[in-house]
Amino acid sequence: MQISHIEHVGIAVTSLEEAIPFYENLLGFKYFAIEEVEDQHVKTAFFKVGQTKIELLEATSPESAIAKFIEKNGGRGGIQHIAFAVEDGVANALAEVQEKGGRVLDKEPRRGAEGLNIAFMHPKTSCGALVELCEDPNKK
Ligand code: CMX
Repeated sequence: MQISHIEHVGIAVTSLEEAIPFYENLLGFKYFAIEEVEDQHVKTAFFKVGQTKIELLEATSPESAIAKFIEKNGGRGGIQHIAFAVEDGVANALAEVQEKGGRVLDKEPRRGAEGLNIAFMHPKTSCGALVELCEDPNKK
């Protein structure tokens, strides 16, 4: 597969309302989108840093992966995943990972924030980091 860039870094937060001012006031970022991804039980806020984005993630229900991550992390947020932009489609990238013996959490691409196709690899496959394969927005 061809990975063009880091599409975004996902950061779990306990509250978007509290986290957004930090990024705006201290780092001078301006969020450009807030979106709810219902099937993931998250609300997200995006900031652009060059070609890469920061995705803040707040859980909207206790069954959310973000709620579980924060619970395991002693009630604090933190970096939850890294997303790579794949140039030749998420379905192809997923097939390649599985052919090479990697474990995936999504067998098929699904629709993530910003309407992009995404799929997650299992953190055990990627040395303890949760990796998302993401459609390259420049190729959409
Ligand atoms: N990064 C690295 N490792 C992680 C992790 C993370 N974010 N979350 C969990 N793990 C580890 C756990 O520590 C655990 O390791 P050990 O077995 O060594 O203890 C292992 O993964 C399995 O954890 P688990 O407790 O059995 O499973 P969880 O219920 O915590 O689920 C995971 C973990 C990765 C399967 C789940 O979070 C998932 O399916 N994630 C993909 C979807 C997602 O993260 N959605 C939120 C973002 C949505 C968006 O961007 O729109």
